[in-house]
Amino acid sequence: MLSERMQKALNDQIRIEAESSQIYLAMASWSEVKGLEGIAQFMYGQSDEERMHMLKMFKYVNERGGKAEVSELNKPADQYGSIKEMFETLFKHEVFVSQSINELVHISLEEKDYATHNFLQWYVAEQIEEEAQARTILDKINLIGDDKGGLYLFDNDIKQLTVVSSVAPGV
Ligand code: OFO
Repeated sequence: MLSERMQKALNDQIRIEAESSQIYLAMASWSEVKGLEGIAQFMYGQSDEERMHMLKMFKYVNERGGKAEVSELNKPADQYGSIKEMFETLFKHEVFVSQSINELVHISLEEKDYATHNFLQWYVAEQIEEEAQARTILDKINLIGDDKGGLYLFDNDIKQLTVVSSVAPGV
């Protein structure tokens, strides 16, 4: 059974995961309208992944005798000054999510909820992967700079990065 405090913290995280999905969906639209097909495909994939993160936690809360909440979501930014700015936003957002997961892990230990602690390890590993991926992409974008040909190749390359590796079992 989840404690009240643990349940609230998990529901807060469910909202953050849902908002992450919306943020990346807005990025997909911005890119698609600009003709950046590969980047749009990548962002649609990221958005789906975040929904899966949300659902995995949602089901866990109910499984443990809690009640998963569907919260109101903030409207994400839908304009970016540049591709670089958009990926910087993505990276900063992932760092924020990692901090939030760390806080959840901390609460699970304080609540002596070892089942939730164990459940959260998947998210800890996932965040390492997502931060590393965002950093790699930013490095590439910095290398490309204003080179249009480089950008064209990058838009093509990023299709390969559309992550399938982290699809959680049982969702
Ligand atoms: Fe849910 O991993 Fe990104 O935010």
